[in-house]
Amino acid sequence: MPTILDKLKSHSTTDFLPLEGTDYVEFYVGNAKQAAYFYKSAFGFQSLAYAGPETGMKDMASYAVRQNKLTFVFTTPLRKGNPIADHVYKHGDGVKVLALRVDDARYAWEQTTQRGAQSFMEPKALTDESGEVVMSGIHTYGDTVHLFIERKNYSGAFMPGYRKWESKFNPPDTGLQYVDHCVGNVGWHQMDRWVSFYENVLGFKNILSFDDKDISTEYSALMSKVMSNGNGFVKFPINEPAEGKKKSQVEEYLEFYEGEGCQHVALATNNILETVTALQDRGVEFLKVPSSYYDDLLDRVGKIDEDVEPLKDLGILVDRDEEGYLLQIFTKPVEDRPTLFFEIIQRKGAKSFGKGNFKALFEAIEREQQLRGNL
Ligand code: TYF
Ligand code: FE
Repeated sequence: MPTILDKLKSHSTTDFLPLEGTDYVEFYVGNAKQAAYFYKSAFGFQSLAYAGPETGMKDMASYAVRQNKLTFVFTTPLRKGNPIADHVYKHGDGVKVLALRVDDARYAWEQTTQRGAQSFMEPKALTDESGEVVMSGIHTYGDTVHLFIERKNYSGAFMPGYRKWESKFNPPDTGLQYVDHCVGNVGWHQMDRWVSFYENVLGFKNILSFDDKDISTEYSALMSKVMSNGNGFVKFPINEPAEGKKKSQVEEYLEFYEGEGCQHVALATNNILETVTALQDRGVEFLKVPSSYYDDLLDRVGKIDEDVEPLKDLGILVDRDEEGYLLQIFTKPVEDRPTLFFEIIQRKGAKSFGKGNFKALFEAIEREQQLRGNL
């Protein structure tokens, strides 16, 4: 059986669209000023850049925040009757843009649209005194889009159109480093359509699959396929609901998001114990698994560097694969609709996604669904 690493190695030679990683994640929200404050205070992001009426944007305001290699942008409409307002009205707060860093945004757009992508933004060059950013974009599932960002000739804080945002409120970071993966929830029987999209349009490969037998015996039914680009820097698992004994968590998402969209963004840390301690101290709420999860933990995953007690106190989950192990934990949804949540993940060699935790995790999600009356 080839390991995930073997699959990535054989894949990278045929990659027609080299991606340098996630450039930023942009959220359309009801109140960007307060969202930015929340991600600064609770998640430890720093102020980076601002765009709005003061910088020549008449109908919207955007706040960019950064933590290590992670950049989030919060954008809000200033009046009704524009696509941002419509997006927020329909979906609530959610991910609009998964922006990918490329060497050549015109080439990325030409390649992907020729291969069948629907254009969201034709290539355009934005310039200011710090240089040039070229961007282009294509549609993906639901109302979500990918932007291709070329910034090799740019030295400004974030992007032309933004001004540097200096703030007196600078809470310390929480050790979050970069986007590990972003998961999309798609409609009934739509997973393979989106798998083909990522294969054909972006040159991704399916590196892992979870079917309903893996994950739908007693708990929330879903199927999932993990898509990766050639160098493994960009990974997009795609979930679809499956028929089960209870309503799928993916179905609950689709109902409340009013369609397909980004379900979770996984944020990498080099020290999950410190990161999750800091996040919990600042009010970020996590899903809890029963303490019995930890009774046979070391029998399941073997020797790990961490003590079990602090993992148990924080509710951190552990799983092992052929290449190593990983530690992960999931927040509760970060808005009132049961839609987007975050995963905090530390990889110690493992390239997989925590299949050994699915049962405990999905049962924890189900308990929350039950409390919401959606099960
Ligand atoms: O990204 C993943 O595949 C893991 C597991 O609703 C997962 O984080 C999959 C589906 C889901 C929650 C977590
Ligand atoms: Fe995940």
